[in-house]
Amino acid sequence: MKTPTTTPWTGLVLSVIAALGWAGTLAAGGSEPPKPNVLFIAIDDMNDWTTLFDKGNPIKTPNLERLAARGMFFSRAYCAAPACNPSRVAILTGYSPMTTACYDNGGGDNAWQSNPAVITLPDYFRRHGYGAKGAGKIFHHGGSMGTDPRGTERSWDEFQRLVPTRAPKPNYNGYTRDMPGAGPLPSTAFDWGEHNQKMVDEDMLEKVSAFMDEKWEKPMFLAAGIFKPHLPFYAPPDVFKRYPMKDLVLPQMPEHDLDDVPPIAIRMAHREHFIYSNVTKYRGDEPQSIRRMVQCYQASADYADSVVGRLLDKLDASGRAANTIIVLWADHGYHLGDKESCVKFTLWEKANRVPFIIVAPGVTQPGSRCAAPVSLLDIYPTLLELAGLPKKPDNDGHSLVPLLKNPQAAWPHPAVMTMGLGNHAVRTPRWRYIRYSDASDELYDHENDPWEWKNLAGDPQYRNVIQEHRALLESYEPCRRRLAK
Ligand SMILES: [Ca+2]
Repeated sequence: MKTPTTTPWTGLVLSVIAALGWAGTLAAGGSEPPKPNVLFIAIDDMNDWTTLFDKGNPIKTPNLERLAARGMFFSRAYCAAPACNPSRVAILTGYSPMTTACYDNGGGDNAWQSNPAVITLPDYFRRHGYGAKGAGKIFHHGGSMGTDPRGTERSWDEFQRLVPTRAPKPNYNGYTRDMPGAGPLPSTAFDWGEHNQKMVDEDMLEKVSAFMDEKWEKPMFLAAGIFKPHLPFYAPPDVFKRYPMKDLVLPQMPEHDLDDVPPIAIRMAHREHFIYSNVTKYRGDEPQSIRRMVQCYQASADYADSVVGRLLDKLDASGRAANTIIVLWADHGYHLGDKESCVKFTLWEKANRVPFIIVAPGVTQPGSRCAAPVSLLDIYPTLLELAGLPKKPDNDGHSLVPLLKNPQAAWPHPAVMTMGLGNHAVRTPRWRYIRYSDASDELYDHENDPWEWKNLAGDPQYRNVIQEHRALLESYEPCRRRLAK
């Protein structure tokens, strides 16, 4: 602890802090700066087809751009796993799927059972003098670390769980519910359209706003989990005015796109395939059509963006923004008919590239952009360093602080994605290399093929590129440890 000092600054700093309502704790003597708060914003299933990534993209995300203008946008950020539960478990434990053995949406509780020493990210903050509160979808629901009581008790001082979907009344559409092959689905599991009731993200906003209105005795880790645009693709009617059917753009879907990929890749693409196979039977604007489904995804993602905007408005009104680190991420991307898929669960770019923004007062430059491939696994160690908490040496990710200070800084860590045991993708600035558990592989050149239509893995011209990327995967520490077990 530093020796108490009194300077003319001390009084001034204290009165500024009091005037702004900052909640950080001051060390004895008042010489330590207040600890920053953390606003941790999660979005569910939002891909990269937004104006955040490219002004020419169809999904309008002015609020993500507004947030990016305050700090750093990572234009090549990837989930650890393209499914809700393993992606979130990786972010919240700081461990890769190879470490937790949490690879998919089922069986998430295993992450606690097989890793009793897990300290979740919010809990780590709690153990170091923070409060931790939140609402909405942070952990995955349904058979996951989040619904296991340990997920709540061992993470939060207070957490508002919410039911993911409230059906619009009087009739939800249930377009896919009755589709051939859909099986017995919950009533609103696969649906899209205008939602004329209060959406559940409004409840999340109310709860998080109420937390912001409280007087905080300690610095706070505050989590806001947005449910949209995850299925059902709902949005309030007004949002649809920005997505008229006459202007609708679909992803390109070249025929035979999957002819050059291995069988495991096709199996991943065809998971929950009844959606793709049914919506593509309708090529017009029928409510069950792929065009309508894509429109509704766009509107739902736009709505999620507006929720982010309202969170930022509330943070600004609270007077805490100048001392709050903001991190925003989506758990994974999404296919919208491209690659014969209308879900995630693949190791291709669209299912893995996500919006990822960090605003760190005093560290990030406003409007900065970093193109280094990074992983959401890096969130845990990054937040610890930004908040001045002790490092957690067993984190599988790496602190992004060097990139936050200088987006051109050397970044030797590959971004690795995993879908199921032994299936991995690695992303470098130009290439995506995928290697499946049966040693089959794919290589894509993102300078020339952003939608990954041509698998180059069989082309001898790229032998060196493939060797280099295979070596990256083999040297990736969580993979090596998994193999050593
Ligand atoms: Ca998700």
